Amino acid sequence: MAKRDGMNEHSKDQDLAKATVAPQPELTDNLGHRISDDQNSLRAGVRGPTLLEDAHLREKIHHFDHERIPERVVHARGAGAHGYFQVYDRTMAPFTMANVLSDPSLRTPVFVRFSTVAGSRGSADTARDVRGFATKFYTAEGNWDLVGNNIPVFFIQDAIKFPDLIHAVKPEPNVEIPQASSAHDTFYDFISLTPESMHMLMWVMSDRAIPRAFPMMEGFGVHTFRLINAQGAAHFVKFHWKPVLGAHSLVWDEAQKIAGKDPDFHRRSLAAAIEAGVYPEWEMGVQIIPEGEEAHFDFDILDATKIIPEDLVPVRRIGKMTLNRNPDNYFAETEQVAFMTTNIVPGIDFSDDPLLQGRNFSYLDTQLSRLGSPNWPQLPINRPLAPVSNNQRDGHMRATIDPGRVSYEPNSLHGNIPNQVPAAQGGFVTYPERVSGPKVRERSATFGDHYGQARLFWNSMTPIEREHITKALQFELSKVASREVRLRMLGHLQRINDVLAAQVALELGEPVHTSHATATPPGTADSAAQTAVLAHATSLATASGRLQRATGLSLEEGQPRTPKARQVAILAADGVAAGQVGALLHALTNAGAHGVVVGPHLGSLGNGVVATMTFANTASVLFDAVYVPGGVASIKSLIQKGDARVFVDEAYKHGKPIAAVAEGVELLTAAAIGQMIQPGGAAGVIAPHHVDTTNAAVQNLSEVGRVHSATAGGATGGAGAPQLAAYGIIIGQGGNLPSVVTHFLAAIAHHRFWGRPRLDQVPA
Ligand code: HDE
Repeated sequence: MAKRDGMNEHSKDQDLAKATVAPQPELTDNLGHRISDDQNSLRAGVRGPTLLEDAHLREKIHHFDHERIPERVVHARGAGAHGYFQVYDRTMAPFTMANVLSDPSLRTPVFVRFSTVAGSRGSADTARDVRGFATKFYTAEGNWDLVGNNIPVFFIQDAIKFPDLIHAVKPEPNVEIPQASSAHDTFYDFISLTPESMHMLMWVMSDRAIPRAFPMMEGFGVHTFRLINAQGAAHFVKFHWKPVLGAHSLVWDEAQKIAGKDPDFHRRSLAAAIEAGVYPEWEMGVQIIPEGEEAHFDFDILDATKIIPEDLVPVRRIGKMTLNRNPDNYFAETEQVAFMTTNIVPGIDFSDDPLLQGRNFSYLDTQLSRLGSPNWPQLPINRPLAPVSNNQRDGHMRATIDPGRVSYEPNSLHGNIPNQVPAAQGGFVTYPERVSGPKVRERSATFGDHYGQARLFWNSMTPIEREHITKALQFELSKVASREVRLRMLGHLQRINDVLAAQVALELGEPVHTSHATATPPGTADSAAQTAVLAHATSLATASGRLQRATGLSLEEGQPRTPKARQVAILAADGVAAGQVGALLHALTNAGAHGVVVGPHLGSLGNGVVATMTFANTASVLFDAVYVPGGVASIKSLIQKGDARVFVDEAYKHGKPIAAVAEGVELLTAAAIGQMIQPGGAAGVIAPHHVDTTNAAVQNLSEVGRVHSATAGGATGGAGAPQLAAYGIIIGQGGNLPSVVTHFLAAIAHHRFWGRPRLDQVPA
């Protein structure tokens, strides 16, 4: 196939630069007239009426009045970034003729937009929701859009159900409540009548739906697509994005609080990471299925409510995407970017997934309604790097000037150009799939199992993840006013797992139908009893390739763990021990993490320590870990501050690493968690003579299995190193500071310490 050359990772940046206009010294109107007064409209007399003649006033307000375009019907809230994608080698060449996927010399520019689905443009980033993960590749063969999500399945099997699903989840139309939340009657009314949604519902109730950050989410193309090689042979393919930082999540209490403290949490951290040079990266993965082999599965690969477990078809990692530039203008780029599932290039094609087929209609349609003109592909962010030439003309806001009198084909007056491009020279040719059948409105029987993979997902979760799913369902269904709907949902949960259903029923005050043990729901906190009960609740899975458990679904197993990109709060006041602050900041910077001194006021806290945030303008929930350095005066003042005590209490409750040095320990003991971490307390992590943090058990902190075995069943009581490791609370003297820092970094890499005792007693 003929290849178009001369493009590189910077090509799209250069293209966008042509449309980027920096402010100039002289103020003008939109037609270049220089403006002498932009403060006062033209009046008849200083106190008289404004004159219609004031063209500048009218132009300025006219433009302002029309500054908005309709927000996206779904995925309205989003954030974007530029970057590039490059494959590692030529291993994909036998499967696809798409150069973007098979030529390692190419760095294809990309623009990625992440989003929530249900909320409107001004809603909070941390709502419980699926995240959109849409990537536009500006390839030499034209744009390829992979318009995916951070969850690999969808609620419905057929596009015709999409308006119903979205009407049900959006705010209820009589009162426009609730914003960006599925926890209401209409959503569960629809879901409870739509069994095919049960698998996706389990994902949305899991921690996947409250990601820690966009660069800590997986991405999925969701549908099965086709790859076509140079000989015209096809393979089925599923696309994956695997974050180099690993996939990690918030906890629900935290997500809700962040929605108030910093509703821009995700977009802010994406922009800040890129600004700081901590570039988000994902490896692209593919699952390839030869045509014909799809029939071997006990589910249908055209059914978007099913995954293909990685145990059955491994994910091959074929390349990497790096996001390295923030947009210059949110509206021009992130808001106006227009993704379409129909944007594919030779070497990639569709499957007959009925959801994908419907999407192929929808995305073109929606661009017209949002961007207002069929010329939207000429907008800088949307225009391809590949040359464009055709006989389409005119329309609102046409930007190109098409010379000549010929705008039709065939023609002889202009040599019949632009001319069709044969496949051998790169023209797109649809894969000649053989299709026959009666015209019917009927679902294939192979799409019929709606619970098997919901059970597979449930089985594949660790005990703590099961508890989080249970809590999410307790929360959501407790907000549903209709008892009929709640009971219908319990019926579905019963079919997924009866202990899960029983735990949710308890919270809803309904009778429990299970012969298994149950545990009293502990409110918002994790509870050892509930986790233990759920740990043994496994179901028989169907439509799962005969697996009872699948790899890659749990966020607690097999994810990369690193301190990189983590945010650490350093709690300090005037008189803080500066050396203890400096040592940690230095170690964090070296690890790619970020430390922030939080003080009672901004500015100097003495000895060169500078507070850049205050207890009033930030909160524990916005950080991944908390460090309390010593300093007699500093700790004395922090102990007096309720905000400082709540800071550590919340960090404890949310399973975050906490380190305290010397007098810093006193802040922990003065907080509500003090009763738990002191000798004889439930966690008992503060040993009488302070724990030896050089202990080998502590050094193995980042070994997930070990930490879990130490916490299994919610181990309580007793001081000593294993508990210290399990609970992620690092205590030290000024003398063993390097060791505290090392273990704290290991704890930060581990991220969360589940199983801390008596969380329900922490009043945070
Ligand atoms: Fe979308 N979807 N969708 N969707 N979708 C839109 O297109 C639609 C579906 C996804 O950052 C809209 O430009 C239908 C699945 C993302 O700009 C609209 C169906 C998946 C984005 C639309 C689906 C997605 C959208 C709204 C059922 C995951 C945001 C504005 C057949 C694989 C892209 C727009 C961005 C956006 C329709 C289902 C992902 C209305 C009809 C499944 C990431 O066209």
